[in-house]
Amino acid sequence: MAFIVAVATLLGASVVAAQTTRCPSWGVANGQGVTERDRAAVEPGVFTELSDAELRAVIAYLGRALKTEPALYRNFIHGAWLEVPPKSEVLNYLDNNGPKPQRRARAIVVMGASNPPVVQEVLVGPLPNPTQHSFALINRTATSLPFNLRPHSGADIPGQIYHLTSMAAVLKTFFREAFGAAYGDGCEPNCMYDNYATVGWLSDQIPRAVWLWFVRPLNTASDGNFLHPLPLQVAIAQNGQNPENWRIVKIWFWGNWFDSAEALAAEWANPNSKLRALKVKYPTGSEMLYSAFKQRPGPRRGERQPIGPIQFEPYGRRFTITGNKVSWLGWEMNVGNKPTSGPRLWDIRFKGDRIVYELSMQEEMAAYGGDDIVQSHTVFLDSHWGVGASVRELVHGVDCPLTAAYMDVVTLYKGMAAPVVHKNAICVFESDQNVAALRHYDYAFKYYGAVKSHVLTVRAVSEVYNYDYICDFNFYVDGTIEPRVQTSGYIQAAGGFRPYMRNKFGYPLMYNVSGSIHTHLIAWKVDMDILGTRNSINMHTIGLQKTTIPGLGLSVWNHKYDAKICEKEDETGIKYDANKPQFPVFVSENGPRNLNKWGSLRGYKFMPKSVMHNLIPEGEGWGAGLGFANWGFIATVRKDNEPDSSVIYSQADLAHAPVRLQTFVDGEAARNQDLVAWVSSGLYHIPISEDAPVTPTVYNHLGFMLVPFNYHNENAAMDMADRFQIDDQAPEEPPVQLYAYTDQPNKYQCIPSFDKVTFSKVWDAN
Ligand SMILES: [Cu+2]
Repeated sequence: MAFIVAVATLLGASVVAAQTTRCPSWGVANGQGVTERDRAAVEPGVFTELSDAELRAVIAYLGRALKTEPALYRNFIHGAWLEVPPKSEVLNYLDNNGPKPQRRARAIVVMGASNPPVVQEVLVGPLPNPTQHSFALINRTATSLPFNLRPHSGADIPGQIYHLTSMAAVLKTFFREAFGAAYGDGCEPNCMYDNYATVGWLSDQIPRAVWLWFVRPLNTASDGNFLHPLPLQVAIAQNGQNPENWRIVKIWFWGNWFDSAEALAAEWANPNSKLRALKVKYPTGSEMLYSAFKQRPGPRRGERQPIGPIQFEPYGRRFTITGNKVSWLGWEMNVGNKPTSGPRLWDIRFKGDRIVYELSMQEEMAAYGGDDIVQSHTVFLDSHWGVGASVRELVHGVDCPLTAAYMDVVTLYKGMAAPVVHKNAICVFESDQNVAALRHYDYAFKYYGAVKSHVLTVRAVSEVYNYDYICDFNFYVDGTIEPRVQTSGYIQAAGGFRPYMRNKFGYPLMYNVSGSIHTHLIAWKVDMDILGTRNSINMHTIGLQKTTIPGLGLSVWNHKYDAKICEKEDETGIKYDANKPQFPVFVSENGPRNLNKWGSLRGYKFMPKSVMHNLIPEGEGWGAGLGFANWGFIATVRKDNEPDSSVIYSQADLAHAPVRLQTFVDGEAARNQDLVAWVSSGLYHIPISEDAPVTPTVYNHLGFMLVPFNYHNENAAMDMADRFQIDDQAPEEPPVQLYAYTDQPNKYQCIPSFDKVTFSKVWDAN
């Protein structure tokens, strides 16, 4: 009865009886939006991600060509996605009726059968029936990387389990006495289990290691394993391809370090050991709920009215989706998703003009602090762990409003044998911002004017292990674009809380369990094309000057800005400094349409939203691999061999990262060039008890805005139909829509007809 609730909310229940007609509806495939099957029936555009059938063709082709087999000593495919053709070919096709570029896939192949084993990327084409492949550049010069930089995948897991099982055999008594649990075969009924945190380089002798932590036994009454860590962690050196040659190099138990399972077992066997005073206290009864979404004891707020206001579309949907192309009130964009770094949009146009060629998420970093192995030595690059491969089915009415339409996503990643179809993993919806975009009440001249603010959102939610990234691209009626990420999901908790940590690393959420201080940082690529590809950065630096009115004596500081075109890439970079506010504006210095009616350069301004600074020193140790975090904004000349500011392989060796944004910035002339902006936005997260069960989206926002800046002669929203003017001279105003909901129920009201979108309960396999 959702529609009754909606109508009642807007109108009051008394007029519900007057409703007779349903609101117009729009939809395909019975409201499920664009399914994988619908999409396969449409000729793919240059930006259309690979279909299930195309990915299967790539797997089959590479299976024959490279003799693939899922093992570390064989060649195997880690993942594959659409290789968007070179920009020059795409623009020639889109803008000049040139030939349609060949459709190809890029695949990550772990070449374990090579001598020495390496990691490579191959281009496979033409799709849908590939006949050839070639090894591709991974950065500007390399077509292969050392084996220790391989992405973590299912091929690593048997070796991990082998060593943990060997360790468990030695520590059986310790596990039983310290945790009341066992690990591996015969562990029932109190099985503890392991989670891997990350992989990394430790030394020349240990070029790759994986660190893991243990989780206490859970039963069905207690969801949320991430909040139940035991104070036990392990680092396993992963030297070479044969897991029998790997070894446990460090064990951490509640602040104590051991070089082997035998050393810990021997210490525990000593009846006078100080370790024996360390007692894990498990939650009991309703305390078990702390990591779950289950109902709490006690009254529920809003019990009698458990559903709040709901929006509906009285004239039906105002956006359309064709293939992967979304259109809405003058906006057009192509929606995609890369299994590594996540959602990506292409050829974003407003009122017919291309504004952005590529707007893509590049990296999702989380850098932790603590005094154990996992907290102290983890900087996650979540592209490695598959932000795009972890987009999940969205829940209609919760993740996206009841007016949303959905798109399926298909990914191949983490060494999966077959593509994964993520049903309804991207949603598209329009919403009322419940604030006027423009408004004024004029008491002196007796009028009111306003334009309502509506926004179109393209949303995907990525659940990367414990964390949830809600990735939005918002488009406003005035031409503004807003990429935004909100974070939720479980924090990475630390087992083995000690009181001093309250003042240093994180507060407890439960007995023995605390959160860990960390920095989130998201990096985006923005390939702006303002009135063509040749753009410059007009940097606006805000400052003050002393001004005196002649003859009046008083001297005051007043505001000014210095607008200056940046000559070189380096000048465009912004490292946030509250005492030197700067706003870069993309402009076109040449061309027939580059000035607005008032003679100003038409442009788009970059506006940061979450201003912070990555504290890990640039270029020092792991900082070398975090170049994407060095600037809040920097523009460089676009190059096909500088496609991304980060790469998944950096995870395994940040200090020797194969892609570093700082190397793109080399003093090159940046005026009248095809420019790309590399943007980062972050937040510091000190976990607290309110992070249980999960981190709230309420205040955890990251992002930026791209704002029209003298691009139009006046505000671009003034042509919207839901513009309102009320004054005494114009009785025909405002337009009927303003009162449609309340004044003439029979004529303008309708019963919302929301699509029935069901949740499949087909849980993703990985
Ligand atoms: Cu966080």
